[in-house]
Amino acid sequence: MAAARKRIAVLVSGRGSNLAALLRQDCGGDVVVVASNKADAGGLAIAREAGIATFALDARQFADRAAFDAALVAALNEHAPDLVVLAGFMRILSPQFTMAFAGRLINIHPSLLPSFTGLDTHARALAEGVKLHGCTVHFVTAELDRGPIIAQAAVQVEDDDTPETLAARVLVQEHQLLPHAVRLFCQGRLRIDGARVRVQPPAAA
Ligand code: NHR
Ligand code: GAR
Repeated sequence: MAAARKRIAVLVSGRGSNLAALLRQDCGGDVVVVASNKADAGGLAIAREAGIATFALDARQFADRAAFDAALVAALNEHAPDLVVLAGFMRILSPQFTMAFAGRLINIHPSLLPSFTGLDTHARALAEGVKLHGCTVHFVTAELDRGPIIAQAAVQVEDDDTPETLAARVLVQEHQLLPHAVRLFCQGRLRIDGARVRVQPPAAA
């Protein structure tokens, strides 16, 4: 009997183009809930349009980061996700959160990690004069942007690039890379081996 499709929760803070890419392509699982720390996040509207459950938690209504994260874990678990995907989610998550979803929490980051962890990656890449830039999908751990790398995609940096033109070229790659990484997870092909992720061959047809 075929295995049940994986249940995917997606966390967004902004426009949600990576969420839209996940919904547009067969990512191997079903997005069952989209959540945000911003009630006006475009990603929530995309989810509602697609008939997907949504919720938003306002950090200002919680005493501290730990309380926000505990509420977020509880609200997500009501949807029994097999995988939680950060897709433009802009809040650093506490160890309590990353431990709650250890091994099934991934993020799409707009740089070739470990270069340019954190924010404002495209301007920083230009400032450093790198010739290759890109995006990374990695498992999320307590250490910010340093979890085991699942997949990466690179773009050439052009002499006339601005942060905006570079971001736009990287985003095209993100929209292919994230669904690819989610498919590998849903197919059970990812094995975390220390700091590395080994991708198993596809199951025999
Ligand atoms: N949490 C953990 N523990 N580990 C990671 O690897 C995480 C994470 C939460 C989010 C996404 C990451 C990115 O891809 C991500 C990875 C937000 C910040 C940040 O500084 C940094 C990295 C990322 C997301 N956030 C500020 C904060 O104080 C707020 C910034 C803002 O609101 O604009 O949370 O880039
Ligand atoms: C994407 O470029 C993603 O890599 C980046 O924000 C954008 C979200 O776009 N993520 C981060 O910076 C996370 N800290 P989207 O909302 O259209 O998917």
